Amino acid sequence: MTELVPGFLWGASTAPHQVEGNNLNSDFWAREHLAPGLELSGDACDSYHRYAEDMRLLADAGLTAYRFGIEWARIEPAPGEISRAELAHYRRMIETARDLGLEPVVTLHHFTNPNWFAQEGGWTSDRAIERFQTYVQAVTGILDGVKWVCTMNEPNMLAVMVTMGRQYSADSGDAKKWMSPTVDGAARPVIPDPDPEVGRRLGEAHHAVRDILKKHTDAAVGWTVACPALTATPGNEEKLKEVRYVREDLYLDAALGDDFIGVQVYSSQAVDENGVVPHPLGPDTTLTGTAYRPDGIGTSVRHVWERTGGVPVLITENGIATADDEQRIRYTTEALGHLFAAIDDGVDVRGYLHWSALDNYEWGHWGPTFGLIAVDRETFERQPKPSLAWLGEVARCGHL
Ligand code: IFM
Repeated sequence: MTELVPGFLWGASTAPHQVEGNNLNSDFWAREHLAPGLELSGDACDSYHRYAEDMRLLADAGLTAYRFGIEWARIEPAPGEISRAELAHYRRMIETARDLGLEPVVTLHHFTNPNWFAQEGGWTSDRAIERFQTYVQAVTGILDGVKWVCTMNEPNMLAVMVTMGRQYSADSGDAKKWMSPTVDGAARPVIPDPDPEVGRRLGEAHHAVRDILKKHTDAAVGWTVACPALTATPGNEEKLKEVRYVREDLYLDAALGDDFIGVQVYSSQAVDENGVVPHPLGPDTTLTGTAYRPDGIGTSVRHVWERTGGVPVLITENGIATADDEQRIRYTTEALGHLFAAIDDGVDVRGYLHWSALDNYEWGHWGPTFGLIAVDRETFERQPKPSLAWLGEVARCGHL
């Protein structure tokens, strides 16, 4: 039987914009209201008010960790103007999680920016890093006792979004063309390459706030990377290296010196002489158009472990967009099998956090449901799915 590290985290993840609701000051909120192709996040799952109920469901099921985010647009609604009430709100979330026996894993940036930051030029403005530092410095005051902090979620996807932002800006007159970065066209043809210049800037931002967090908190600090689990078709190993550098390795290299690396993996894709091969369509294709590939997690953790030279891994997201909860259990069973095999082979994995706790707002769409808990969007009533009880049972036993 696979031996897990003592205190292995078993949990689920969410992100503020996707569950809280009414993230009025953020750039994604503004974008949703400009682009007719995007559905609105609106009240989302109203987790801003119902977080205690969400956490209790996870804890009662047997999980031991909850990854959630702090929303910069709420903490700093205008440059330099820090909301004490919002800091207190997120402190209450941290304390509620701990009171319920859930280890809080706190993300400081999950795709969304304050709208003023975006208007100032966003991540490519000269002031970007200084701005991010001011926000993170303010947040350090509420992180007492927090053991896990993720500075930034999926900087490689964020870099794709920065590129889309340039392309579809209000200035270019194309703001209406914005599509969901994770759904529309993400699978076929393929998500575009992130701009490496933007990626390097995000790496600098990560290092700048890592220093602040290490100085003012006791938390383990890392960032979380979208891991595409790329594999080469015969004869295309060199092409794989080239493509993987731009999409993944640049971000893994920036994790050097971190306490952990968050691995986020859903599927797997081949690389041929032309680059990334679009996901093939099949009966198991997920609601985001990606292939059913629970083995991707094994490919990813092994690659991350090798590339970073042994930075401890925390699975901060893994899951499937499906309306069929049996398929979710099947996928997760297989994924955990691949993860356990990697642990057996010596990869240091500190926990598994499923994406997602709730059916939530998938960046422009409500259709793709990733949740262990369904949410009625009229009444906000939570309906735990069988997969929640199942994962809680795996957590209690520590094996499949
Ligand atoms: O919903 C997203 C999340 O915000 C970041 N990682 C991938 C998830 C599924 O697409």
